Amino acid sequence: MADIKKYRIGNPIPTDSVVVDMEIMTGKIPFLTINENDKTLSMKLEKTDRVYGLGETVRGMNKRGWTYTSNNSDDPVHTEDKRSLYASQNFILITSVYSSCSLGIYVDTPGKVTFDIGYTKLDELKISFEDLDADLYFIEGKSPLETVSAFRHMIGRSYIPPRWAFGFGQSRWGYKNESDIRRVADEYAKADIPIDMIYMDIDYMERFKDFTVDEEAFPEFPAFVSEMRENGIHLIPIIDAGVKIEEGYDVYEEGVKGDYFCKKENGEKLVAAVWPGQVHFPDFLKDSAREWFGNKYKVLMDQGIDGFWNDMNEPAIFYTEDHLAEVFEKLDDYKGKNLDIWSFFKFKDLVGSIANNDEDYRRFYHEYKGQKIRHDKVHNLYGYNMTKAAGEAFERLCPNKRILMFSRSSYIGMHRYGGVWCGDNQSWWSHLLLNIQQMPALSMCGFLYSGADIGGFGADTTEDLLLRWTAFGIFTPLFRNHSALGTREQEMYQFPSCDIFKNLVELRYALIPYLYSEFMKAVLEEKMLFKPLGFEYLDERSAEVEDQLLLGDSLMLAPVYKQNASGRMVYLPEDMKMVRFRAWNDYDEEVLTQGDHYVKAGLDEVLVFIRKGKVLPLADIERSRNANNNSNVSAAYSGLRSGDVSVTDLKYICYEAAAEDYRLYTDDGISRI
Ligand code: MIG
Repeated sequence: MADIKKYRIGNPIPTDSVVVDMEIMTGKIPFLTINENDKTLSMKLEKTDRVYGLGETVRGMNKRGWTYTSNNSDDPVHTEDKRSLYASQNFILITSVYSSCSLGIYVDTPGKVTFDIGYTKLDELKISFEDLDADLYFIEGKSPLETVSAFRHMIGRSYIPPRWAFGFGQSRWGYKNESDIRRVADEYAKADIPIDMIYMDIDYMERFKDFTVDEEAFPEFPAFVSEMRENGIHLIPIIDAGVKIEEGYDVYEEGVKGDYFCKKENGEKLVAAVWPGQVHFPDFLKDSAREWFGNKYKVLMDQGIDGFWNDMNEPAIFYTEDHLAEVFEKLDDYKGKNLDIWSFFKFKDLVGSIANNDEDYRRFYHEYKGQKIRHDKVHNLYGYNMTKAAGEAFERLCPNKRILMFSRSSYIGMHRYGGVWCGDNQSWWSHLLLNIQQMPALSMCGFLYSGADIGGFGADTTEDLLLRWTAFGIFTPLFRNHSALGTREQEMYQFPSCDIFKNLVELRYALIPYLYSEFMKAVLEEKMLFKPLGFEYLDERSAEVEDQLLLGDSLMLAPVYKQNASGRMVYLPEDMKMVRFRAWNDYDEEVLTQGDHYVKAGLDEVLVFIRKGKVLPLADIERSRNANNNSNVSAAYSGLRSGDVSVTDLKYICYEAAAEDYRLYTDDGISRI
């Protein structure tokens, strides 16, 4: 059993991320040296130490060699020079093949915190704070997995979605009305590609107003929702953080009346602007506001909706009324002048820094646990508490049924209420690799129901990128193709390789018994779902593999993430059985020995490596399709749905093991547990 110690420095604002009561140790903090003057904690890193964690961030699995700042940001360009993305998951794990201890450090503080992991000095970890207030948890385990399990136990059980959320979902920013959505359903039906979800981005709303549905675009929304449900498709609407300021709009009026919106120092409500135009931000940190906002999801649930995604909850700010006024005033200084180059740059910065401006995050306050707290001090808790509002409401409103929920912004603790998607990635090959590298880090922090926009959100995708990305995406719990307005349309049916996509998605459905079992075991037994190789194989060579990963108990994955590659190098830490799938029922098996191999993988193939003594169960798609177990999909849409996937009569691919060695987890997939 890992040993956990809790220390407190300063007077931290609670985050409710840890659910286990722990005594606060007194005396000198172990491992780290405190420097009160520059508000830092530091520690020496041995040459062979590897540092994992931080959840959804840029760069590789081993985080050494860069500086990461937890400061939830709406930044759609996830290049390796960035320091902050949408999430703050302040858990790191320091481990080495030469030490018998894997040290986990959880820095629980709701404000900005920076992890300099061998950036300033190659052999130093330095954690710096704006305010030196934090709860620090030190978790010493004998292996990385032991440490992570102890951490996961401390932060409570991960969110469990309905089983249908393991199906495939199609999304795109720009589906505007019933016929756009029907077309997606029709095209997937025509292509005979399984699908369980179609996502509704902001355009379904009436002028981007939360909990409204545009009546012209969806004249009979409940009937449309049930038509789709009868065809086995769940519609999943987006919810944004900001509430449009508009007389007569009930959500706005209730928010004003109930005093649920964030206010400035002088007591006036903050006026910011996001998609709806001017908005107020609900104070999700305030209990009454959280309860109120959570109850609003019922408006859509009453119309048949059973899943949501929460967006813009860093919160993203296009501008605030106050900052914009300041900018306009300052612009006068530049007007009519002959700008020299330095004043031109100043002018450019002035205008270019209007969105997500740091100053704006210091302009408003929360009522949190009975205290008035400036937003920047608790910035990283905002999206967490929006999703908590939803999660708590679902439990109240719908005590017997699971509801799908995932969020863009997050903090540890939010993993109990929903999953995450990795925000606005780009249709870049490097972002397929990033997706691969983020999955284990998310697993460490309890975000098990997660995934990235497959094919890439921003920029134009290519057919081969989408194929390769889908070939990896079939393994992530959240399996969603999503793209931005104005980019190349990337639904699978847009491409000549439609048949390959069909094979890939069918393979995903055949994998559901395995994926769901491993997911549920990871939740209930506080284990990682995705692991770096070095967490299971404690040798240096395995530890340095950054582009392969373990999925559950049986599998290693080695996705192809380079364009024009007909295969790739794979390192096998032990002998494994390679299965080369062309379809769920068309594959070859080959045992490969420990060591390096060049393996071929065509655009129509998926490689899976079964570990020694392990088993991969596979559903029989043909039989599932014929049995049509529990779906009442009408003839027009006779596609396969996750609910059809039979968990009896499985096929088992074994490597030095027998079918009975596999521990299948099953439940009804919908009741809360
Ligand atoms: O400012 O709702 O990350 O998935 O399509 C962009 C439109 C707002 C950002 C989300 C993205 C979504 C988009 N949203």
